[in-house]
Amino acid sequence: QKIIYLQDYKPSDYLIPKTEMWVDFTPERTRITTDLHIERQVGVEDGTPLELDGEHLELVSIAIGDEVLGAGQYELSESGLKLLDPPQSFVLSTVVDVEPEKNKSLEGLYRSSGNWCTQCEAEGFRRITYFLDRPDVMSVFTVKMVADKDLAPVLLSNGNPVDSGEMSNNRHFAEWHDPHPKPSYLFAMVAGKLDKISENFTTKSGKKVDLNIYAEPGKAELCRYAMDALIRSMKWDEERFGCEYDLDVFNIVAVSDFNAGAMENKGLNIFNDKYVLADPATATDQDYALIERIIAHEYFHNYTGNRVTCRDWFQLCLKEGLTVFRDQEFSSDERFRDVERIDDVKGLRQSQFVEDSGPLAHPPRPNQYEQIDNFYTTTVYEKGAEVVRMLMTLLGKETFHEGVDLYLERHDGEAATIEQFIKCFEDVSKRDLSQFQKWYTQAGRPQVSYTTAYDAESKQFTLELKQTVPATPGESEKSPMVLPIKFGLVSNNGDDLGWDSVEGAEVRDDLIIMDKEDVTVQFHGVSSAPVVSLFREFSAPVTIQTKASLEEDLHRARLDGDPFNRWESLQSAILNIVSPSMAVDGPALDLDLLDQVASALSQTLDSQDMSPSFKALSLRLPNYQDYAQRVGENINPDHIKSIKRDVDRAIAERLRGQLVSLYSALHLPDEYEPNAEQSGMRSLRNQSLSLLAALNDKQIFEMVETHYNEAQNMTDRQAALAIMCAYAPDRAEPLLAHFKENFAEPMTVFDKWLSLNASIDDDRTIDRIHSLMADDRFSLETPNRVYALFGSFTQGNPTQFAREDGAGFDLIADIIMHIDKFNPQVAGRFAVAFRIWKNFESKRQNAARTALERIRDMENISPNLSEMVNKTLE
Ligand code: HT7
Ligand code: ZN
Repeated sequence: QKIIYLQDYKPSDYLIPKTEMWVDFTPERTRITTDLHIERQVGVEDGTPLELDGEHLELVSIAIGDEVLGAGQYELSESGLKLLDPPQSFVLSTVVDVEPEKNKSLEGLYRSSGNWCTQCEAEGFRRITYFLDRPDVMSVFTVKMVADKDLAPVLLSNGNPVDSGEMSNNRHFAEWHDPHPKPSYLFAMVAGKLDKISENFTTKSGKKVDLNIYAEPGKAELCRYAMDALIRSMKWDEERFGCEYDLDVFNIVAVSDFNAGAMENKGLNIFNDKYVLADPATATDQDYALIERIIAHEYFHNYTGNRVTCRDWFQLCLKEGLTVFRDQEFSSDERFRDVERIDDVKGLRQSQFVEDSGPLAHPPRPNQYEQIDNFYTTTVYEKGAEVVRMLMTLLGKETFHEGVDLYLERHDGEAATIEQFIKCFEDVSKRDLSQFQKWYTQAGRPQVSYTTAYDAESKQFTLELKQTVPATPGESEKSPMVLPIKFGLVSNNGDDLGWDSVEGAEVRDDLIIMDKEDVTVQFHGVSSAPVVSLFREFSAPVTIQTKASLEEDLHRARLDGDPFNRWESLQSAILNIVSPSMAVDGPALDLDLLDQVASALSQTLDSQDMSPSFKALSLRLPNYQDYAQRVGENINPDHIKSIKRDVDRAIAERLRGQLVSLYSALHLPDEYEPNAEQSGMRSLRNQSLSLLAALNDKQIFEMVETHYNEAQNMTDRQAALAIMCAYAPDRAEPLLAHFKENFAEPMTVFDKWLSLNASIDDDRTIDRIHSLMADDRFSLETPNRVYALFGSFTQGNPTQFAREDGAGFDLIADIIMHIDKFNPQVAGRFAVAFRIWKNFESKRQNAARTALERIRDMENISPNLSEMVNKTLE
């Protein structure tokens, strides 16, 4: 396969400042007529050919101006169209036919529930017409769409509506004009039968914007929460980042067939409907929070991504990392900041840390790829966001915002690079950020160790810090990173101690800036021996290798002024106690040590200062992945799972009374609201019940059944089912049947039912999955079904996915190979499930390797899947 290198980037020889399209939708095919106004760049030689991208297109005609082109003037191939000797400035007219009905890849133009829609990022526009399909070629688009009035009463594209009207033969048209030059990946069209809800928003400068959310017929009322989230996002972006919406309308369309979560097309966001549709009977608190976040994320792209886009796909995290950071900040401002931060870090550790430690490790700004679709990774998104967060920590909030303002102003309407982004922060802060930039270009995560010493006589506290960055595939030599370390010196009573002077590193208030491999920081005038609290708020994405003593962990868990480290220390206390027993031949678990953890946890649960959501998070004891990451290699999932059960049970035994009264005493208002306060309370009740279920006690299971039967919303109902599936599969079966019968009519709920079934860990799991696939409503062609069933299996059922007999790996390999034939993006994404294969003990490793090799050797494997599997096997 062809590898694309960052260093080979070259600006395009030709630009397309203006694009006009006429799109004629009929059930059999869609005919697309395009006029490209093309200019050769100054300095490019006469006779330089122009290579337009184009795939799966049937060329009907081609002309330059009035002259129809003949053979000899252009060459056609599977990947595009080459004009051999184009003039300096000209209009190229093409007519192509495409067949959306047959397009199951969900890239380009396709049909979802009969409606036409598009997905162009990253390289889908080339399936719609011939174009320079690269992000640094920006064009002003005008699109005229024509369709049958009954088949497609709604016709939408980017920008503002400029004209519409009736035509003969029951046909009608709509014309859209987007005044903002944009790359082709932001192009979108939707044509079909859709209902909508509408609101309007007045921007800070007084401009009125029409807001519409469209959904399949009958589903529009389920878009109310998404609309509310959109309005809050628009307001927040004005207040926090000064970004004001820049078109007359903003449309969102929810479709049921979509490879990813959503797409930020200019003025016409297209969403996977599971991130739009919600009501209390069908959506959980978590669904609501995700909807809020994804609506915000796509909206925020209007500036970070659309107004300033990426020069090339290597710069993907320029828009994605920054926009994830922005959506995280939005959620933190709208909900509980501490809890959001903990949740985000849990997510980062569970996905990005795993990616970083395995065969698919890469920097947030990679320098080579085969298929860009495979680089929409957690490293680009979530680690990219952490890097932006570190910039804010390093420079301070005010200077950081000056830097973002400068970036949005300096590069407005441009396609930018990471270097240009960093330069804006250098300019406003007058700081050299060249070493900081390594966060973008170096893969892997620093491992930090530390020692402390306190001299009572001299009142001197010494902190020695060391960082190493482990080798990652293709990168053996690593240099030290800049680490912004937020910290505190926690005294006996929990207050932070001060100091008179400090030397050895740059220390600003509660921030140490570590930019070398080793640093010794000396604090003078520290009045008593502190317990050091490092990386408060998780101020840098590192792993701390030093194992704190149980006393230190518990001190921080009880008293640290930073909620993140309070939470972290309790988790770390448990993992430290358990880790010697996690090796298969390790010593038996010393359950008595958990007494002290249980008492610290109990104190948190009793505390008046902590919110219910924070308490709920504390009750989520380390999960399978947390344990597996500690073990690192030679993993036997059954062993890990049994240790986890012992730990959960031991803590539940010690807290039984308190958990029962928490569950019973918490009363929620009658009316369901998906806000942070209420969802925190529900979460605390459900977590209490979940931990109690670890007792494996009939009485508790009866409580869970009652919880299910009395549930007034999907959050509680699903929580009860999840607990039963995890702890008592036999008792779960009748509940699951009841759930399917009574609640699973909407596909979003059917998907929950699939996921719950696939999470059950017993000998019948694989057979169960086969029978779920035979359900009339299941289809491998619909990504949401696939993610629900197999995502839950690979992520949420590690013991069955990694069965010793290899049946779990085989099942997933079969599914991937099947899907690859029509949807390589989804197949490539699913191959990620195998990235942990080398961490297993040898039997499971062999089974996984066999499954991977079977995929690698399949006939006609797609380039997407081939890249993923080969890298995973390397
Ligand atoms: N920027 C969007 C990415 C996306 C995507 C990428 C590859 C294949 C299909 C896709 N659909 C959407 C979404 C986002 O990050 O906001
Ligand atoms: Zn994004």
